[in-house]
Amino acid sequence: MHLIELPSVMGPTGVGKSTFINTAAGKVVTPVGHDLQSCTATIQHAFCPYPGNRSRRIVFVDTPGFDDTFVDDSEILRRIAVWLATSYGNDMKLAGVLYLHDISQPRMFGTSRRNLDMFRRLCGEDAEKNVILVTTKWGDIVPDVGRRREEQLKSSFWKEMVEHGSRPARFEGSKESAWEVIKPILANKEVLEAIRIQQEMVDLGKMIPETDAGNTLRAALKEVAATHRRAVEGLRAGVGDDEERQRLKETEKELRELLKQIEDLKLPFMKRFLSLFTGR
Ligand SMILES: Nc1nc2c(ncn2[C@@H]2O[C@H](COP(=O)(O)OP(=O)(O)OP(=O)(O)O)[C@@H](O)[C@H]2O)c(=O)[nH]1
Ligand SMILES: [Mg+2]
Repeated sequence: MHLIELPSVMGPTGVGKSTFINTAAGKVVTPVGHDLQSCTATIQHAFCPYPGNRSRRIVFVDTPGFDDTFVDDSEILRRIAVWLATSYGNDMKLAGVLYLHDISQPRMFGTSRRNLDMFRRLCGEDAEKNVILVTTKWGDIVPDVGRRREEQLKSSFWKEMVEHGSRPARFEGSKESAWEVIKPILANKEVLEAIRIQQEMVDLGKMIPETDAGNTLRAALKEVAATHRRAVEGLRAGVGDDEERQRLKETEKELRELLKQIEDLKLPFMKRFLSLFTGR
């Protein structure tokens, strides 16, 4: 039996994860988005022949990114966590993880930072040696500008990861470039044992709210909810015109959704109660 190699592709929405996988596969195996809305909402996996070696089976795992609306973040985390835990529980090991970053973006916006933070929480420090930090959309910028940004990333946001063994790579749009990017992962003799969220959920029996990623997301959602609450209070205090009333309604709706997500990320009462006795 051949080992199935599972490189998992992660990163913010719209960064080009599905495009990368389709390019590597040489055909459309996972849908690509054409507007600002996130496209890959569920985890997709795509079988792909290994160029020049029919005996190797590779399955790319396409994951949804966390976006800047926070609307479905707890659901996205749940889908990623459940998929990773189930595959690990079924003895499918990840070959490595690709984290994609759009180099045409002038700055690390909130979404990029948050995605990177969530990614690191999901992955854990020990697995960072099996991470490839892939920059995309090089065709959209002047190469010199891209190179400068890449250096900045390596000396700031990616610094620790690079120190832990993560490897930066450029995806330049072609099939050859895609395979060049994943080569180090496929050259690894040993597959990645497990990333942090898999260990937490499968080996330690934790629930999503107890994981590092779950805790981080809950904290981020709480901060956004606090900002929304202040905005709602401000809007309620003013004698609003129609436009303001509309904005109030929308902000209240968003706040309700955020609070629901925070609730979803709380540990059920019984589990909290039992943990007082078991220490877990
Ligand atoms: N110019 C340029 N556009 C790209 C590149 N890669 C992807 N795109 C475009 O960026 C948009 C988003 O690409 P996707 O591959 O759907 O991105 P994704 O990361 O899978 O997005 P989600 O599924 O929403 O998380 C599409 O319109 C792509 O055509 C690239 O290298 N250069
Ligand atoms: Mg996608």
